[in-house]
Amino acid sequence: MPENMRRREFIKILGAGMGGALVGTSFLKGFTPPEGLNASELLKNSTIKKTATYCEICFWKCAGWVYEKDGQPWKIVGNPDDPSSNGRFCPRGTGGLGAYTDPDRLKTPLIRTEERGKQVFREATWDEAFDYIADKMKMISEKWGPECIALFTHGSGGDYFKNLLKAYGSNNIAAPSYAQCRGPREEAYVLTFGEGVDSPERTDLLNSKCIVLIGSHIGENMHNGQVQEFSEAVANGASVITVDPRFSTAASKSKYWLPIKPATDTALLLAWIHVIIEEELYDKEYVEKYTYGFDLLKESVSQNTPEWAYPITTIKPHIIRETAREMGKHVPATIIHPGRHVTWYGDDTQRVRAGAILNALLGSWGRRGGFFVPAKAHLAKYPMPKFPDSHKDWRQAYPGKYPLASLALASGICDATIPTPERDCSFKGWFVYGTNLIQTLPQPEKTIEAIQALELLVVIDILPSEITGWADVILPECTYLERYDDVRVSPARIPTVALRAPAFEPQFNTKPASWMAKELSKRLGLEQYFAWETFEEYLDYQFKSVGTSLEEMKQIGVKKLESDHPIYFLNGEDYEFSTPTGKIELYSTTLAEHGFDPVPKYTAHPEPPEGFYRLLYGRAPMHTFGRTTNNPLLADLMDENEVWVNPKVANKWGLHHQQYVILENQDGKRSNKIRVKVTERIRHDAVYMVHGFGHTQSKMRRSYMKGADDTQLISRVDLDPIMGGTGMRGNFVTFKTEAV
Ligand SMILES: Nc1nc2c(c(=O)[nH]1)N[C@H]1C(S)=C(S)[C@@H](COP(=O)(O)OP(=O)(O)OC[C@H]3O[C@@H](n4cnc5c(=O)[nH]c(N)nc54)[C@H](O)[C@@H]3O)O[C@H]1N2
Ligand SMILES: Nc1nc2c(c(=O)[nH]1)N[C@H]1C(S)=C(S)[C@@H](COP(=O)(O)OP(=O)(O)OC[C@H]3O[C@@H](n4cnc5c(=O)[nH]c(N)nc54)[C@H](O)[C@@H]3O)O[C@H]1N2
Ligand code: SF4
Ligand SMILES: [Mo]
Repeated sequence: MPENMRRREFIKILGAGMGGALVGTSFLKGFTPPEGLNASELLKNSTIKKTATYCEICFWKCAGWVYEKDGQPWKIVGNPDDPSSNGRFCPRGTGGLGAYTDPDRLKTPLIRTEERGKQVFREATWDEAFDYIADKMKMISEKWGPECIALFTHGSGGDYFKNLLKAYGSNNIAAPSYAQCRGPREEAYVLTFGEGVDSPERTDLLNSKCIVLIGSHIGENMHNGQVQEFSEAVANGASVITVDPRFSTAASKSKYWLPIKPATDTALLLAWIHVIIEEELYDKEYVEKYTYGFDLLKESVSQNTPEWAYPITTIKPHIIRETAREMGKHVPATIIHPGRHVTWYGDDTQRVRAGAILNALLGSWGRRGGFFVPAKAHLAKYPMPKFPDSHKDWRQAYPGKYPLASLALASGICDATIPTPERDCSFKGWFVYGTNLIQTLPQPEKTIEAIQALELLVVIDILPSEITGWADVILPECTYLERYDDVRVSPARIPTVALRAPAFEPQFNTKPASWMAKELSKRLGLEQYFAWETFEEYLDYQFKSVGTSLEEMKQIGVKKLESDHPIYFLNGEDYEFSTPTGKIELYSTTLAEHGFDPVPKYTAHPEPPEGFYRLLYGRAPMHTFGRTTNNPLLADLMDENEVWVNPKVANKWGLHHQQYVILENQDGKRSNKIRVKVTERIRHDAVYMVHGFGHTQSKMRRSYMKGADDTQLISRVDLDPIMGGTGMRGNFVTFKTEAV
């Protein structure tokens, strides 16, 4: 496929997702030469500086170059040597300069002076802020133990605080990107294949001939390399089967769109497994050689016919058969995409496992067009002492529950912070790095109740997001454009290392998280865990261990390394999977041992009551959650969200396109006002909105009260008994028009 053709398809998918908004760098008014001007003329007398970075606007971490012209920030572009970006940034990454120029940024450390939540702070020096924190940490440690301090984290700089906390004696480190995002997926794949899917995903979309998307809304979910590969597969004629109650951008590129009744995907997946077994569409040799429990699986799905699934899913039996045959036709280059945000209905590990089982039957794990075997650079760790043993962890608050959670649950730590007579170690201190817990954890009242019980809340952020309003101490981080961070070692087909170096001096009185953690370590007697003199020396040490140096990385940004293994299984290769049987477990011995269904079964979920609609949510291509909705460049592209309503429903309620409504859920929780988008693209039993809007923090002036926040309507949570994920799509809303 010629490069320009691929690029056109990529832009088409971008464009479809963005409702025709401009893409590329041209929307960066003020940073790009205006249309019609000869760029080389314009630059003749300019000084240009370029600095290597990797993007922090989302967690795909694309590597790129930041340009400065005549001492002014100019543009950010992708690094062509980077397999995550292939030289192109997505609209959000291109708009990353807006994070730097945002006038609402945090500017100096702040210490709270009135009761928590009132948002009255005084400006403080860094020394004052660190002394305050260190004193409180010591007090908590003496009274309750160091384990009563937890860290919530999302993003590069969280790693330094992880080290600090582990050195202090607490392993209670949680990320909402586990129990509110991809936790069930990782556990389902570990149970089935002995390994997780990881990020960036090990999906070989580039070479797929048939791609099945269960919800995954690629194109709106704008993970760069993935969208590029999807575009290329589409351009190469791959069949796409999209299962989504909404006609997504991906659905518009699909051979089949299955507008499934929400919450019934497991039934469809089981029916597909049934057909694939019944019609012998599976990869027999692969199943024979690598899998365990085929007969048990076959027996378990014997009743799950397409006719059984039809009334549950509303997908007609002949469509279920036809799509199953389409998958079978392309074996093993068929992939059931594992999804990413999979915490939907509480039985998520089982649903994702049903997809994993299909992948196993189709022979796609370890095969071209399925899942490749990723490689990762192995850097030497900068020397530091062993961490002390940590004696208590979050699990003690949940005896016997969520046995297969391999990471701490953010929601679990939050709940365990609310004091109850039964718990001896409620958490007393939180560090919150780069995660806006008020908008990110469901049931925001609970989050606030937990916060009110804390002795110490430290928030490290770049913006005055909602969570900072509750902090005792706010530590203002400089943006990723103003700092070094750890070496990027993303898993991929070929291992790479990438550098993030500061393109600009930190503005105001902001600092990198690496510096903050090191300074705090000195006050806690833990400086041996941050033994580097300068961050440059720390990076150089690691780069040298893989045959490069900081000096070279500044010139090239990304370095490709040699891989030590092929990316697909070799023909007939013996392979030992890291499962108890050493095989791909169609029947999970681990789930059986813990008393869970060893083969997924369909469980029905509550339906919306009369006059209510299931609340679905997702992404917009120009925003990352709520972290970019205040970004001046990206807010220009989309400054509020809309609620998608089917015309039949709009008719019933007398709603017209673009009118404002308030949504109220089954528990009487209300949203901010939100515009109605009347569209056939959503089913009649659900509504849809993009997450990340409806900020309630007035200090984020551009995004304050613009659109609505789905989180405020997520008061019901369906917990995954296997690993504690919080299913968030069991909430139903109705319209309130009189209150707008
Ligand atoms: N209702 C609802 N809840 C959800 C989701 C949903 O769709 N709907 N999605 C879930 C998913 S999939 C995920 S992964 C999580 C993600 O949710 P979070 O973990 O909260 O991640 P973000 O929203 O990206 O975090 C945003 C915070 O990071 C700050 N920030 C940005 N850059 C930096 C930086 O360089 N340094 C520091 N210190 N801070 C920075 C921002 O200002 C903001 O306060 O949310 C989950 N929760
Ligand atoms: N632009 C942009 N891209 C992002 C992000 C971002 O913030 N902005 N965040 C990144 C992160 S951390 C994550 S986790 C991913 C999330 O992106 P995905 O993993 O793709 O998220 P999903 O929850 O699958 O996506 C929502 C889709 O599921 C559909 N859906 C809702 N309910 C059901 C159902 O019951 N069944 C089915 N089959 N479909 C349903 C919705 O209509 C919607 O199209 O996106 C990543 N990419
Ligand atoms: S996908 Fe976009 S926002 Fe995410 S890291 Fe890459 S360029 Fe940045
Ligand atoms: Mo996520």
